[in-house]
Amino acid sequence: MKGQERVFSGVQPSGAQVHIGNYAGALKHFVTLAKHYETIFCIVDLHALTSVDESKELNKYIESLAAAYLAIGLDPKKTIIFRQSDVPEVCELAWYLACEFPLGLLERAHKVKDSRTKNVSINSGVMFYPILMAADILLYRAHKVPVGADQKQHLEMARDVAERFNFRRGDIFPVPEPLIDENSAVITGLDGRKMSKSYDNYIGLFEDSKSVRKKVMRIVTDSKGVEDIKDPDSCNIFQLYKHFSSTDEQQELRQRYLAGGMGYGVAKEEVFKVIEREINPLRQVYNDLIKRPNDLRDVLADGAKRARVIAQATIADVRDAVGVGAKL
Ligand code: AQP
Repeated sequence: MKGQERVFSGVQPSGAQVHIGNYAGALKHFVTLAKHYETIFCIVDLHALTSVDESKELNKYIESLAAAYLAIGLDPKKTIIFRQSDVPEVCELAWYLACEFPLGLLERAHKVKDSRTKNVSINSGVMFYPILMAADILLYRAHKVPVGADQKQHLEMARDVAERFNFRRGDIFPVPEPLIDENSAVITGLDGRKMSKSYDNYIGLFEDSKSVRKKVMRIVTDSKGVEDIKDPDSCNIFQLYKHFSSTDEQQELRQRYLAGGMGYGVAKEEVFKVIEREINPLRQVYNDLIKRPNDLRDVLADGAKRARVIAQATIADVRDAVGVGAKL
């Protein structure tokens, strides 16, 4: 273990299943981190309420995400895996943090801008999203937070609010460091925009192999012909390939891009092969787990119990620091 450093991250149960963007940008790194740090991974159902309306759907999405955490190889005996709403202290902390946080910063948050481009009506929860995210991280006094490149700005906000709070109220929180794979950009979806559960542009992590292939073949590219030399570095197909292949494999495909004579269809077949090689074994585990909702619920209940012990200790310190809840 790297000292007693703690890693925390969360994923929203905001779709029927996580997608390969969530996996390559975040989830896959969770497994490596669990070997070296104390790890806590959360299913952030309160965040998902900003976009999911149906309670039955939300419950299904939560089960699917719990199964995904286990299928990728997280061991619930070592890693705390839990549902955010099972530890209500997070809402209390979010309020204290909100009282430290300038409104102007929230208006510039990427989630708000993102929602505006999605052309959906924005509820106040969307604006409050970075505060709740900061509360998650700080409640567990996390030192490191692995996220995809799209979450960089929210992480900076969490650092900012931790520093403000510590400065005014005493040294309560470690200032969390982002763990972002700087070599990998945000993964784009079938239509070239960010791959996202709320756009219909994603490849589900555990979709069956036929459907994954069909979707990979649909990914939009530029209009270069077969004979044209192509630029791997600006190509979304090649970016995707990088997440699922070895350096040698990447070099080989890079040469084929630069030599000309290879159409995007061939590059897509290569992408499909490497995705399938990595995901197929996980898909089988997932398909088995999803049939056992009671086992999934047991894992989450046990995780919540362990998470709450940490949360209650933090919240007691925070109440003291801000001056609420003391015996009068
Ligand atoms: N396209 C992406 N490329 C790289 N990383 C990504 N992540 C999400 N999309 C990409 C990373 O996955 C983790 C979990 O994300 P999340 O579900 O908590 O929130 P999100 O970023 O808002 O994901 P979606 O799919 O776009 O959800 P919706 O549509 O509900 O808003 C995060 O670490 C994120 O960086």
